[in-house]
Amino acid sequence: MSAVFAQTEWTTPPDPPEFAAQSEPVFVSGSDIQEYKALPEYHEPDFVKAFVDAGKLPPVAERLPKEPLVFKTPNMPDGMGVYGDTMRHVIGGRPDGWNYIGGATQGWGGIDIGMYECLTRTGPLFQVKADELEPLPNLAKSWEWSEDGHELTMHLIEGAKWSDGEPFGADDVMFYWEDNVLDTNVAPTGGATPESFGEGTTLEKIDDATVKWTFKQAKPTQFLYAMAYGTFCPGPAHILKPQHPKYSENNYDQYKNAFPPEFLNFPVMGAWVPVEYRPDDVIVLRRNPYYWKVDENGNQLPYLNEVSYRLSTWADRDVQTIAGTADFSNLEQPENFVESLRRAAEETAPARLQFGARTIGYTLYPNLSGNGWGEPNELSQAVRELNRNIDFRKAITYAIDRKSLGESLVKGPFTTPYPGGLYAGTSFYDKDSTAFFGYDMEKAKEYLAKAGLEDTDGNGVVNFPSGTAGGQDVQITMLVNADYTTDKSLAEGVLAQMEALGIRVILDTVSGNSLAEYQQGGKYDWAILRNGSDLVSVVQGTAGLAPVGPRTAFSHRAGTDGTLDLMPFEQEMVDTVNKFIASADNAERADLMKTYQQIYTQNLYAIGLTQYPGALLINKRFANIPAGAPIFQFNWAEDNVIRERLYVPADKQTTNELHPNTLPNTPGVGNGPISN
Ligand code: BQZ
Repeated sequence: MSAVFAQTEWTTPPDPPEFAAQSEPVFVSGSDIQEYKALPEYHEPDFVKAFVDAGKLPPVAERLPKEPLVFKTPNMPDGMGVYGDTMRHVIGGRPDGWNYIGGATQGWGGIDIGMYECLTRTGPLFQVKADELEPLPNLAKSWEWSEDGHELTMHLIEGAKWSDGEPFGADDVMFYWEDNVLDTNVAPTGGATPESFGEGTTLEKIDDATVKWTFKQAKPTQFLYAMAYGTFCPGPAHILKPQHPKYSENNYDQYKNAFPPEFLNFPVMGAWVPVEYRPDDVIVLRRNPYYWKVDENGNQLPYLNEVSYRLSTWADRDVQTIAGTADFSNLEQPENFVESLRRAAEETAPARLQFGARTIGYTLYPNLSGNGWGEPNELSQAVRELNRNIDFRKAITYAIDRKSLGESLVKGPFTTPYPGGLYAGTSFYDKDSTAFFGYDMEKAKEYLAKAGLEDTDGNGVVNFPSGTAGGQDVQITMLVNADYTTDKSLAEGVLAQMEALGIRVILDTVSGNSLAEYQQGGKYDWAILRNGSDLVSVVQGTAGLAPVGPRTAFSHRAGTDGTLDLMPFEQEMVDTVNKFIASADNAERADLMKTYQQIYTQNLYAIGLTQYPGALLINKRFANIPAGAPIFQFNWAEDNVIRERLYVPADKQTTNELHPNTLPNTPGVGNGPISN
């Protein structure tokens, strides 16, 4: 790969303005956080004990697995907690069902994270020492590699139950793998594809509590991250399998939508179970009486009896948390930064605000498929060809004034120009490997001409050459998430800057649940996206870093013939990412990511816009919030803070529970919670 500085086209990125994270994690070993062991005795909230005494529930010891997961007290910032109270969330999403592995979404904002547990866990890894970084055990409580490293035997928690009392085991894991991941008619919500776990990988059941992976690569520890949230969180086979097209008359859409939001008490392995849903109003979840985690005194978790989700907007989440009518927010939209900081600084402020590192970033993704992904019409196909032309991508990037885009969101030391690729300030980032094309409209117009585009009809918008799309104006449809002010502000900014260049951009502003279909279906020429964890952590969502499979990368998926028409630099990115996945050598992995960054940013695989920090907003009555918890790194804060061990000291508890002293009922449409 050519040296970075021989040329004059790019420089290294400008250094981000000083912005110290407001609290640093206390770095520990993974084994300092939790372990699995049987305890001499177990306890539960008094109101749950009353259900047992009334014969409506088996004793707590029978509801727990042989060896529950035990959270270690020294890692709990405020020690062991007490039962009671609720956490009130506000979200901008809307649920379309509970069948997460079948492709339904629950509205985001931590609903799925609180309901579905996965084989491993990575959210809390922000506090784990870098040289000891490895996913935490979760539903898989331990594992061992074969001598040659091609086989990984995983031991599941034994004797655990779903929230309806049915046994959890290898059959749930195998149903997810065989009939949801390997069955490409299903698009699991977490985005898992067979390639997420390596080409040719197999998984088999050994016994009810043991499964065995077989990999082509030797000891690909990387895949342990893909076994965490969102890509390996098995669903309740006992209730889902009968609805799957392989075992019923249903088609795949009927399977995805087999459990609408009105179907309550859907069985989960998570800490809370949905017991009430009022459209466009609220979702309420009550504690799972079979939850398989405890503290060192054997108190069954969670400490919080309830979590609720007000169905509103993402911006309202910040406003309500700052006002104290909600309890939790990821302050991720810069438009709300200044007001939130001002209010949170007041003595009487109900919520505390804690900024983290710059892990929120936005990118403009040109759709790079030239062979039919998203069934483009003639104009869109012509735009795809342009997107695949480096001169055109250079014209676009030179015309983007990232500094003014950032400042249009919020003034001050928050945003920094983001060239694309891995984020400044993250562990695999290397400044000298990062090409930055600074704003230069003159150069932009030069490259536009070099791409063969001229304004032949003099209306201020360049035209395709005659013979291409009828020589019409270059008009680009840009997909934008309607649920976030930030996404829309950035889109408006890009539209104006492209107009100055002579490119007409049409915004296609789409809301949450249908947005995913447009994104995954390739139904866009360009898309503005808030990036996932892959570009922050590299180890989480690694398969998304390049089109290593037909459905892994965001902006280039297989065309109508099922193949990927990769450009040479994309093939180099794929090879580099696959080498990274197969390597267990830290120095080699760091070098591979330098190469990845060079290829990505020099070839403008996608066009970065802005990067900024987010802040955790939490009501001050909650205890056990880990220091330095980022709103986003390996996962969102709803996972990072380990909500199942958050608690409210007795003297601060409120009467905000919507269904006090109730537990989940039997699964079914309209079945509200039950009281004793
Ligand atoms: C956090 C997160 C928890 C999804 C979602 C939402 C979906 C995307 C993304 C974030 C929301 C909140 O993000 O913005 O702060 O609570 O839920 O899951 O944007 O539309 O598909 O990837 O995580």
